[in-house]
Amino acid sequence: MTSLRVDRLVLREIRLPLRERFEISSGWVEERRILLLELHHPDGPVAWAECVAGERPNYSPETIDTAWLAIREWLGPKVLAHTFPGPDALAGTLADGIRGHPMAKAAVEMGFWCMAAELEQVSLARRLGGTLERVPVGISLGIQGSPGDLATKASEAVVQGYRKVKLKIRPGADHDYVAAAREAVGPEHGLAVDANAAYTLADTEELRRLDDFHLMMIEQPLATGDLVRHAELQARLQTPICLDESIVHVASAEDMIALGSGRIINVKPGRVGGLLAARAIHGVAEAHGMPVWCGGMLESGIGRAYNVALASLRNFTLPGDLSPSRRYWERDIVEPEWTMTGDGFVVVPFDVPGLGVDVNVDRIDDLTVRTEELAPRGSSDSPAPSP
Ligand code: OSB
Ligand code: MG
Repeated sequence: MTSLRVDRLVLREIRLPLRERFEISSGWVEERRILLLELHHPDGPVAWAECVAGERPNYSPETIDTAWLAIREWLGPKVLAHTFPGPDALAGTLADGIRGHPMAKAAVEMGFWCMAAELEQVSLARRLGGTLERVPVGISLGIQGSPGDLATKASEAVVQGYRKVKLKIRPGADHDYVAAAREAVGPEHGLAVDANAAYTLADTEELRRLDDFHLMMIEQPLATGDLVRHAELQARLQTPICLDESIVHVASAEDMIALGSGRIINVKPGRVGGLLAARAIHGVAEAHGMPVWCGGMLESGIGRAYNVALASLRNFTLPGDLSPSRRYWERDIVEPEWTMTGDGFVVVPFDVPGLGVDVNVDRIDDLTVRTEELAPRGSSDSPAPSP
């Protein structure tokens, strides 16, 4: 077997306009600035990966620019021209002496998983141990101008087949919006809300009023570090709490379970430093009978491929934020684009090696606004930015 090794790492920034503005409690985005990584094996194979960090630090402290710096200065040099026994060895190497920067680490680590799958000519989903052939899909709707606008979007989503409709909320744009959406989707349809950490325990009564709408979950109502406070809140709510931002590694998932800080986990590989940790969190949750689902970060089709592969693990039973390419982009950067069946599933491409989709390099070239190539230290001068 060819050894797992990368001798050239190319960072690229592309700009991809969203078809519609996406607003959450802490900010909004109209055009994604996306960091892509190209990992080159000495024998020719290339793996593509995506860093999910946003342009501004409103979801977590990382941004595309901090990730670029971390990969160029610390993470790239640690892995380049180094032979790994397998992709599960990457996370430990990247953690050694480098704190934080989980999204930057995840991009590198995930690229090695894809490279391993390519070298072994198996799909990433199979390489990870996935078994689900199709995964249920939910839509995440940004905060809209009015409850009526949200109701329209929510009913459209139901017609399209989405199995869960998630609404972004914030103080002042919650109860009336949720009421309008519940009315629009009907009493039985899966409905959820995501506050992106916009509330405090002082809002408990306001949040308790949402119990009337029989939501599948309320995602991340309180701040990232608030595991104890989430436990207090969960004890006072009927609606299950799902944690997103708070779950940053396996230990926070264990702590959440021990404390009763919630009943569901949103797993995002970028948030936890990569696929190894994401899979381990999935396993901890499964051992405690807790369902998980795969979250999204408005990824391009490359990042989405990793999420779909992860979501094929057997405890990903709840609908994931795995919307088809058309929901986000006029045109994606992979072929075929990601699609959803009429009954709301994404089909896992088990029979295609690697990502399961082809990367459209010509289109990426057209969209690229910045490139930097990292070669092993010593083999050339310091990394040289291209024009
Ligand atoms: O909290 O899940 C979130 C997008 C950006 C930042 C945070 C979140 C989201 C989403 C989008 O909800 C989900 C998607 O990719 O469709
Ligand atoms: Mg969330």
